Amino acid sequence: MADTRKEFMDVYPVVTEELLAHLRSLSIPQNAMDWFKRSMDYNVPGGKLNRGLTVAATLRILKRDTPLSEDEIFKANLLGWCVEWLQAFFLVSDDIMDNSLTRRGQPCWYRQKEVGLVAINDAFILESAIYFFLKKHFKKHDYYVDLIELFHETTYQTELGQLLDLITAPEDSVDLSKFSIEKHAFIVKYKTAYYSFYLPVALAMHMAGVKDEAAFKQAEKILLPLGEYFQIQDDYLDCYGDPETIGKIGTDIEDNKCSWLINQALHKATPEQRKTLDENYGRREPANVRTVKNVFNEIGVEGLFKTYEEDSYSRINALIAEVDHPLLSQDVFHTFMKRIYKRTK
Ligand code: GPP
Ligand code: MG
Ligand code: MG
Ligand code: MG
Repeated sequence: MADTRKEFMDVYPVVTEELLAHLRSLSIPQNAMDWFKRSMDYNVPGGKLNRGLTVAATLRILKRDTPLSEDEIFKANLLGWCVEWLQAFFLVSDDIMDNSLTRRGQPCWYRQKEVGLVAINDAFILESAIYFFLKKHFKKHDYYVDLIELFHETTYQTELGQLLDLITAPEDSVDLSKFSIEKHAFIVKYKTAYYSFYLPVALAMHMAGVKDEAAFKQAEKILLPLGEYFQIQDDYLDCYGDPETIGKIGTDIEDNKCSWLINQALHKATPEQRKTLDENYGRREPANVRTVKNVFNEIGVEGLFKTYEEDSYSRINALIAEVDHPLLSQDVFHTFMKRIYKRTK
């Protein structure tokens, strides 16, 4: 395992150098080169890298009968880095939209004094890098267009999820009756599950030469529920996680987010508790946030999450047990589940 992580990490300097060499060929002024490199190093490699590591890990499982060549390992890891670049593009943007303070244990990029809203353009550049890498390394492969389409579609899906996430949480008008568990389900499937779970596996499937649409559909049937479970954990950790461990300070209550926790609380609240939530949710003052958290505690939202977690574990394992496509393997999904079950970060 340590070796595969090292293998993955070793690809980062190689591919960033490719981008920088391209910039040099354009004779871009040195200060722009320096900015570009700083933005990448600040935003791309510092996360858990689970999504990135998944591509090569999945390819290994899918091609279990033949050892991967060095070129295949490099390319799978490069696709993994493309997912990390995509994630960096999303997170830099999301932190501006969510008014967040910290990410991965450091101030959000846009919070850096000299950065500010230049971060929006930096996010666009992070996205463009994906297509630079794909063209450079995959143009000659028969699945090149599939990769491009997959990245474009996944980006679109994530933006649709982000859209609903944002408009369900207007800053200036708190209206908890706009929330529902159905809206929440749409938000998390689109804003998280496609890019975090389906994308890395589908990339590996393309590299493994899978063409049968039914295999992709079967993978999606497991990966979207896994992604929903993962984002519900994220909602839980936003309120109950340790900021030191998760590397970010939660803002969902302040941001009036349609999170899993508030939906559960609304479902169970007495009229009095409902009134307290109406008066305190979506406000920036620490006292309001404390009051909301007290109502969550009265209702026992943490316990509801623990029950949900156990139920999801059994429900998704049952789905995995049904995977029978000859080009897939249940191990792909068990590996994912092992990594996220009861996660604290
Ligand atoms: C995570 O939501 C969702 C994203 C990072 C997708 C953003 C999509 C864009 C098109 C910008 P979140 O706000 O709950 O994540 P976190 O808790 O990490 O801030
Ligand atoms: Mg967000
Ligand atoms: Mg956010
Ligand atoms: Mg969150």
